[in-house]
Amino acid sequence: MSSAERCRKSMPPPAETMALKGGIPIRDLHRWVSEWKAILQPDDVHFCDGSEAENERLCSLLATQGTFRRLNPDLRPKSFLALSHPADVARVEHRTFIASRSPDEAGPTNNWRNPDELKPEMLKFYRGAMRGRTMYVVPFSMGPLGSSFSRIGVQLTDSAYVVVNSRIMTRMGDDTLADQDDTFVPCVHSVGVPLSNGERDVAWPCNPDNRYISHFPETREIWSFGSGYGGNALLGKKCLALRIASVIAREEGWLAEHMLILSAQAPSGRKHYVAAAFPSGCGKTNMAMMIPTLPGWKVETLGDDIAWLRFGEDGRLRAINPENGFFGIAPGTSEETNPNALRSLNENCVFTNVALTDQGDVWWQGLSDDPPGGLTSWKGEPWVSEAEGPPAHPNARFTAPAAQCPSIASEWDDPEGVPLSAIVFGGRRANVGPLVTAARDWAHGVFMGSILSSETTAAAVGEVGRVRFDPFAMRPFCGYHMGDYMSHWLKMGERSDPALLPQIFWVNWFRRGSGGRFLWPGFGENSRVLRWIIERVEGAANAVEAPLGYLPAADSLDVSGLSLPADDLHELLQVNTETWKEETKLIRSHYEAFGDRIPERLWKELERLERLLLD
Ligand code: SAT
Ligand code: MN
Repeated sequence: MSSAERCRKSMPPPAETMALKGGIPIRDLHRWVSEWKAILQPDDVHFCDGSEAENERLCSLLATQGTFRRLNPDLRPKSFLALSHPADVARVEHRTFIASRSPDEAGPTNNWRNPDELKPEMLKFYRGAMRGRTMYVVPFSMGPLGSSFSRIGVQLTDSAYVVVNSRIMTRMGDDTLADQDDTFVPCVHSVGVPLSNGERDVAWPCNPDNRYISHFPETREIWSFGSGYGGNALLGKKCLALRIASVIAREEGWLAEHMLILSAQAPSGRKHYVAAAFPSGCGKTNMAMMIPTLPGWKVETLGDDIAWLRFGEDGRLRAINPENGFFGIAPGTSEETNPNALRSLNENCVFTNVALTDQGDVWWQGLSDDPPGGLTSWKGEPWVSEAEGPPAHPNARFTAPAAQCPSIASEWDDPEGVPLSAIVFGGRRANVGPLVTAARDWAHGVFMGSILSSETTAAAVGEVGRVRFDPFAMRPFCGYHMGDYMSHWLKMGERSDPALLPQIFWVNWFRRGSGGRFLWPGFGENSRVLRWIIERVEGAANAVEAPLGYLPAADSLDVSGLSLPADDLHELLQVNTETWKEETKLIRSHYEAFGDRIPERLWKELERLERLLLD
């Protein structure tokens, strides 16, 4: 039975389910699709079932259209390369909108639009936007099917590339619509390039002059137009699982976070789960798949980008990864930095904006020391030298099924989630911040999250390397007022016994010394920091109190076997009072931007830090 037929046969859901979950009842799916069909005017409508056969058909279609290039099946079976339009290579934060009733709801970190204006404005673009194209109806689940954590979405899209990627990144298929009592988050996406009769399509259709990534939190709607790339177009990811989910989470008392999830097992056999928030392009995927250099330690992967956290009946904060795959940054991924990611890419993958070798395989900066001869760049041109720019775009991505990762934890898709022992916040700061600091308590940890800052990366369009405050690494992804989000974090800490809450830490792998070199080796050596974190949770690691929190005592961070100069270690493990006095001035103005929405408790934490820095 097709999903459409199933819809027609369904029973209406109880009203309270709808009110709680929001969105549209699944029984109304067909009506919603018809309404949009009338607006978008596609030539065809295809309900995706998520099957392997359907996927193969779409990949062949994309190859025929020139969007996909089939990679050499001997080297990279069932894998494809797509090269985007050069103006459609990353998230577009300046064209990302939160359209809530009042600007106050969206807050200063979001671009607010009045929904009553934005909708008519976008409808003008949507009208007839799918002419000459097929409209795919893509049902998906964020989170394991049947888990109480999970949410259903249905995306309409005219991009087969988006369908193929969504099948890797989400649980996609008509089995997600089986529970007719459930609701779905309606997601509408068009690349914004209608085709007139007989007009030939381009390899990467997009409409860069008219991009909109719009969210309507009150009605749980997502409308995207003009981009085919990543978080702009795979609407289950940042749009649903973070921006819309953060709003739902506030109402329902849970957290939707930009976090990886890993498990760390000590030589004793004890296992702990850790979630860690870093901005895009700061190494979440590498950390999630880390191979510890410390003997006897084992790390397994549960997620690399998004975590949904809620309290279990036992009072512990439990996490699931709502995604089904990894949309990771390719450049810099290598045998040295992330062998588990490389192994995940052996087959069944989509690569976007990497370079092509003359063997029909992929290449990117860092994969080998020197670029092989005969490369074709992400711009589709022969690559001869750096003069043409890098062979792969700095935000080039791989889309890989999570289950293919050699370090994937067997419990990664447990519908109950895993109980967290620690939450880590990290940014990319060359000059500020010790390697690791433990918060005094939950509220102090929330303070640490709220003052997270980072140098911007190529994951979003704009200047790279500019320092900005990125609270909880959620600045581009929080669907409501950031000050209210901070209050919500504080309130979450009051919902359970403090002894059961995960402990909160702050890390910075990216400190630089003279000549710009990194002070800390990073990657697998981060297991040393992870070990300190776990031992701290277990009450075993020694710490010294500093203005910022607890730092590892001189002998408590295991640096055995590392050729780390004593001066560097000293630099990494201290809070430079002068630098931090300057930083607190910036934190003050960061807070002031949120007006009276910064909770009193966080102002108190800031005042305490200022006072401690004077002592
Ligand atoms: O393009 S995405 O938003 O999906 C990736 C990222 O920026 O984290
Ligand atoms: Mn991300």
